[in-house]
Amino acid sequence: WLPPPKILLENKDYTQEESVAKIHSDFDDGTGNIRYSLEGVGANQYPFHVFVVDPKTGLIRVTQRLDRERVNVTKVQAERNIAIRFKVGDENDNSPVFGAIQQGAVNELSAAGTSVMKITATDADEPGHENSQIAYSIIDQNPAQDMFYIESDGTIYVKNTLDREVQYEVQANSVILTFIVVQLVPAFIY
Ligand SMILES: [Ca+2]
Ligand SMILES: [Ca+2]
Ligand SMILES: [Ca+2]
Repeated sequence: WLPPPKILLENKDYTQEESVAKIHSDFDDGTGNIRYSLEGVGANQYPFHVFVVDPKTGLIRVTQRLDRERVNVTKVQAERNIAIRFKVGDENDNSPVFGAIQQGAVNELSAAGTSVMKITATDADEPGHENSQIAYSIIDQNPAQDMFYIESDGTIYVKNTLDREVQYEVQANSVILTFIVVQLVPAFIY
């Protein structure tokens, strides 16, 4: 049986707090006979010394603001049988970023529904959480004919079969699309 992890929020300043948790050995007789030290991610593993313990009292402090994208869950262990788990609660502090965007191409007179290309973006916040959910939309098409649409997975399709006359004037393959990825929940910018 493991006790539930203690939740700490990322970006919150706990550094001024005397402790965020305390470990205690049953063999501690209060005379300093037990020396506490920590092992685990964020303690003696990278990133180092985010969690530190007072060797005599067992009080655990954090030395910096936590970043969930660096330390998500950690189990810091003082002795073989004493472990405290911390889970860092997510904040929406990452914006979506595009992967490499390749040039899309579509044949002349392609039917509506023909897929042109797929764009992908990622968001470093907690997977499966709304903080990392993204939605794609086309905010501008140049030339301005309503020729393409984008699905929620980032795939772009032909919306209206391209007119041959338009084709003469404008190369379909050089249509410039401007994309935007929006976050569905408000973001914190630090
Ligand atoms: Ca973060
Ligand atoms: Ca985000
Ligand atoms: Ca985050």
